[in-house]
Amino acid sequence: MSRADVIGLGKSGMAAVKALHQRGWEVAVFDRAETPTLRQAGSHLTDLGVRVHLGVDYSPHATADLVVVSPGVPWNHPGLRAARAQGSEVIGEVQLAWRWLAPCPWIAVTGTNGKTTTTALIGRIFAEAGLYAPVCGNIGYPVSELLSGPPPDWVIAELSSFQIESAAALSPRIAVWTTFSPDHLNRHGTLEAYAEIKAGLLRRSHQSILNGDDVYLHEHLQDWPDAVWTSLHEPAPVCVDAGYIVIEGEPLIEVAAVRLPGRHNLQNVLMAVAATWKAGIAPAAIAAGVRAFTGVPHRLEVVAEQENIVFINDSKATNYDAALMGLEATEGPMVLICGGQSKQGDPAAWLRAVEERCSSVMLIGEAAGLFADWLAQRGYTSFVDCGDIEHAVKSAWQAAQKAHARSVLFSPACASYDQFRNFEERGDRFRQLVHDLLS
Ligand code: UMA
Repeated sequence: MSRADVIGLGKSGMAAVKALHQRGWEVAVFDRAETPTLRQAGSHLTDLGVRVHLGVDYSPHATADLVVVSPGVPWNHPGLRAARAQGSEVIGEVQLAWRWLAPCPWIAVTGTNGKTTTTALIGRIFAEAGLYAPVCGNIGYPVSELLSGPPPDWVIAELSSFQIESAAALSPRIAVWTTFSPDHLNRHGTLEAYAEIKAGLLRRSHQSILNGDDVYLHEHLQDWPDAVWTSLHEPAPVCVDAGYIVIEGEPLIEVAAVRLPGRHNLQNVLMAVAATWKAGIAPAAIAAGVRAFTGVPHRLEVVAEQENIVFINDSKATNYDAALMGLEATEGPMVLICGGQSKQGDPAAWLRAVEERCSSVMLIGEAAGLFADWLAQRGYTSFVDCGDIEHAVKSAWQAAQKAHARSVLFSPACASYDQFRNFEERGDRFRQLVHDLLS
């Protein structure tokens, strides 16, 4: 019997363990943490005959044929280096899925921002065309989960740089690169290394789609002569012209039919149109999918409206660029709630937009002091350090009423890990607090 070690018992690790166990592998799973949730997940696996090691940072005890790594585990983890040295094959969870799902065509969507919305819209369009094409990957549903169900017609995967780095064999039918700006530099070291990971996925794909409105990608268009590119401003294969989304000169649908706010979302729509067009989906189904799509949770999600003030959950904005897009797409004047675990990157454009568009700012989490200093240096003083989201929601509501603001926007520009398990838990908490406040 073949032996596999799986590292990390989050969503990806759990899906990988299930897939391997179902295929007759002898599986051991390791997680450096030991929490009640992990213990519960572990005891279920122990009953199935899986060996579970919690509170253990991975180092190979015996030689495993295969080591499967969750995306959050650094690819240069010492335990992985030791496993490679012992001759084990080391792969990420997405590549495990690729082993069995390679016969299906894949659309892989990567990029710093815009991945989730683009992926979800592609999925919506495939559903409109009557195909079984589940959306998976970084969007929150591990690709390996598909190994427990019927084979899909297409796999529509949102892939982070963590997932691509550990899936060197993955060669999608279509790869989409949405945007590029500094993110995850703690893990990848340099901007060049981060870009190279994403470029590698596109090189291995049969058809690339690029967002020509992204500054970095626009500068690099000549590197991708066979790519289909999209633009809101220039005559591209998929572009906007005279109020219509146009594919190679043929009008598809009027821009006014798009139900998502902001120009960045229109860019996401163009990329989804390009990807589904190249996948051979009929224009009528593409247009129907675009018309029906209202967005994804935690991404400029309208959660409530009272006294003419709209509460918007943009918890997925975990970096300055994403948060800038949130600010640009939201109707002002607004009260902004931001903060959390600060990220590297250039905050200048985001700070400028905060200053211009926000009547006041409620700060939360570890980054509150840093953001307060940055704002004060610019002469902006309408901020309050609220500590946590509970206080921030209450204060934001009072400030919005006083200032006759149009919106309360929760767009953190930070990771969530200082106070939450992930951005979903953070956004769910915001939504709940708003509903409690207004009920
Ligand atoms: N762990 C170890 N050793 C380590 C590191 C982590 O044992 O060295 C353990 C942790 O204790 C934890 C487990 O690994 O119990 C978590 O694994 P994980 O961080 O890979 O999380 P998953 O639950 O498997 O979720 C992952 C993605 N998480 C990350 O990339 C950090 C999810 O993306 C993705 O939705 C999910 O797989 C399904 O594909 C989230 C994310 O934050 C949304 N992504 C980043 C982003 O969007 O910026 C890249």
